[in-house]
Amino acid sequence: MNRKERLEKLAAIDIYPVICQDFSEGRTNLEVLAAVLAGGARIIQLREKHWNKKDLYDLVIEFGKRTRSHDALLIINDHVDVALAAGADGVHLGQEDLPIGVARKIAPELIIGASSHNLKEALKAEKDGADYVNIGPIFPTKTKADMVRFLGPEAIVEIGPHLTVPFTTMGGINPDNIIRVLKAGARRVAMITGITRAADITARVLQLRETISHYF
Ligand code: TZP
Ligand code: MG
Repeated sequence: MNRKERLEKLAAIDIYPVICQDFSEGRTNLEVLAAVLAGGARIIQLREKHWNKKDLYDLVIEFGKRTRSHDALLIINDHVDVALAAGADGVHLGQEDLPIGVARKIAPELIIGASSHNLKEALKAEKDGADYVNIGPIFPTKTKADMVRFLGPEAIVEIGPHLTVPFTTMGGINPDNIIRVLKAGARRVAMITGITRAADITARVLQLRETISHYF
């Protein structure tokens, strides 16, 4: 897939499950992947920050076979090299990862997503060439250990309208509070534990997508 096709698919995403083994209640990443794909997720992120690159590469190859057969996008957290080498669709970069412009140079056809925590970072990410910008953490979350400050849904109202590229929202979002995020203007909602800790992950994804569909 080229970048244009990938961006068309990106525009149509709703729920954005982010998968990491440590938060999956003993289920493997491939089991969680199968469950979110069965629920109809059109984009998945694999976020394994501490795996060695060989194991990560092998897993991305397996993820890619499954996301492609479901026509879903596969984004890799942090590692542009692994994303490129294993044929993923994109990479998600934080403020301390490779600069967006540098990643774009070596990966012209990949989707590049960027984390932002305020308007300034969001605008800079867009200017630097990000294809989507995440706004977060919206609510308190224990998933990201170094995140002490949360933004509240009002950050979506403040930042969202200034962006031309699609934005995602993340951080402490779950079935109980997703309405607040949608009411603030979000349409693309990323989650780790709101999905990976569910007893029935497929049912959870279906339920979240149904909720989001009322706001499209
Ligand atoms: N970036 C901002 S919040 C967050 C990351 C990686 C963690 C989100 O995890 P959860 O479990 O959906 O709160
Ligand atoms: Mg990162």
